[in-house]
Amino acid sequence: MAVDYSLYLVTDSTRQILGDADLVRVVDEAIKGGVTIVQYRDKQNDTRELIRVATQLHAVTRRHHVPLLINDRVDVALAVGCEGVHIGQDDMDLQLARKILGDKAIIGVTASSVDEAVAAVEAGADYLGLGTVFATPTKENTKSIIGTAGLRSILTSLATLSRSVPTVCIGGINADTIQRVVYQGSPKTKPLDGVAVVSAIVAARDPEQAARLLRRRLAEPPAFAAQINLTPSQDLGELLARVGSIAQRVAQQKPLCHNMTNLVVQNFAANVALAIGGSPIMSSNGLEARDLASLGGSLVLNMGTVTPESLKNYLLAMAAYNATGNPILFDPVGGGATSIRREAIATLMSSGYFDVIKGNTSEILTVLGEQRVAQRGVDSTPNSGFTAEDKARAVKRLAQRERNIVIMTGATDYISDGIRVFAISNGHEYLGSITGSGCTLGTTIAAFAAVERGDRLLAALAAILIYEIAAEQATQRHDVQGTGTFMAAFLDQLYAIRAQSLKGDFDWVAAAK
Ligand code: 3NM
Ligand code: MG
Repeated sequence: MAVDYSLYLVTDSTRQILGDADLVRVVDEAIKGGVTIVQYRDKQNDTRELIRVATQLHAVTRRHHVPLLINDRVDVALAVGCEGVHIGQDDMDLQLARKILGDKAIIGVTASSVDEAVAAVEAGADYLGLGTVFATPTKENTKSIIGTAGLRSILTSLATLSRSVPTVCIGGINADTIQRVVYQGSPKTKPLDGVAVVSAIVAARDPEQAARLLRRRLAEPPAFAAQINLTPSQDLGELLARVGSIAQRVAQQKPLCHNMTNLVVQNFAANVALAIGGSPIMSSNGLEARDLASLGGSLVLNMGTVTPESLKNYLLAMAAYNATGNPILFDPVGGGATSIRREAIATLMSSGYFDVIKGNTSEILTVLGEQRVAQRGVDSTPNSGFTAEDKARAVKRLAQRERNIVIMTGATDYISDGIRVFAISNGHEYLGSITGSGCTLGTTIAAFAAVERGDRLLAALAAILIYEIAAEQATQRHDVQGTGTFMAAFLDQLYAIRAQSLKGDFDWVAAAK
């Protein structure tokens, strides 16, 4: 009989999670809410008590025609005659468990790496539990936190095996994370068969409602993915023909440009936002983000100096924007420079979804986890020995891994959505000699992403072009003698392009390189 792994409940009998509730009742209600398989996991009680509770649980699960598995304890599974066991890497080995329980038993194995997963499939596991996806207080001594990127990489490897084994993921999955985990962690070639939760159901005041909510979320894409056009145009000419109208929509719709950015750049970013037609608000207070996130605009999260306080604000804002689906652009400023920044990037990347990530070569490589040379400062130091192909490959890989848009800026900018990759060679060296040109490019891209939700790569392409073509036009002016006059002329040209675009005059697009 085929087993339904879609909503997999793992129990916990500790006071911290179960509280005063009765476990048997929690399981009964959870199944009514939509749980499809149950694992009894109890690391504390004596064997007699385990068998007593497991027997009661089995009566409940049988009534609902849902399988019951026992964590680790093959003897308990045998004693109560339930459907199988779940074994970790340090538990009894699979062959021995199989010998004791027989061919009909369901035997699942925990895996946290490609090697462990492949070995378990080859040894004959009936399903795999992959994790720990996110750090969770429910299980503090986990071997490794794999994130959605690790999950995706294990599943991608499993897709190449001749035997296909169902998988669930575990660790920090709850109503807030479930959709993102499935969206980012589950590749098309080997999608997850389910998600496993402990506290999201066991610690809930109403386990039935909690299970129902998880089921509902599981059936829908996350808010940020709901509007994405899954078959966007591959044709550059066709895309360029739409660039002007996106600039026009920014000017017409005046999207909210919420920027959490460093003090040096705030003023310039607000001016750039105004010049392109956006409506800027420079708020670093995460508590305001819920209200701002509901206004239909977008957020720039420009990392700047990371303090425990600013990190808290970023996390609040990220959650707020992810919940509404309005886009967030992440600028991992100076990402490779210090360990504090590298850790902040890891925390942010595991806590939510960024629709767009924009950085220079070192920053993008840091986010990708491939930065070998420490970055010296926040300036755009060229990463020597890195070819155009390397850059194109890096943006594509990161975008594929995160299922978002990635932009690597430089003399040539590389952008990708994980499928398409474009290189843009517009701009001028003055942009590298004024403060905040990278940051305010982020402001521009985020504003464009707010009005073009279907093809976010096209939004980014349009934003980079308007920005860099305005810079080129500014340097051609006779009154521009250097970077100071350039800054003013640059704002003028952004404003001029916006005025033209409002009239439907998109001639500037022809300067795209
Ligand atoms: N096993 P929650 S993580 C039981 O990684 C368990 O193998 C894990 O709890 C693993 O859903 C975990 O409350 C706890 O985050 C998951
Ligand atoms: Mg175990």
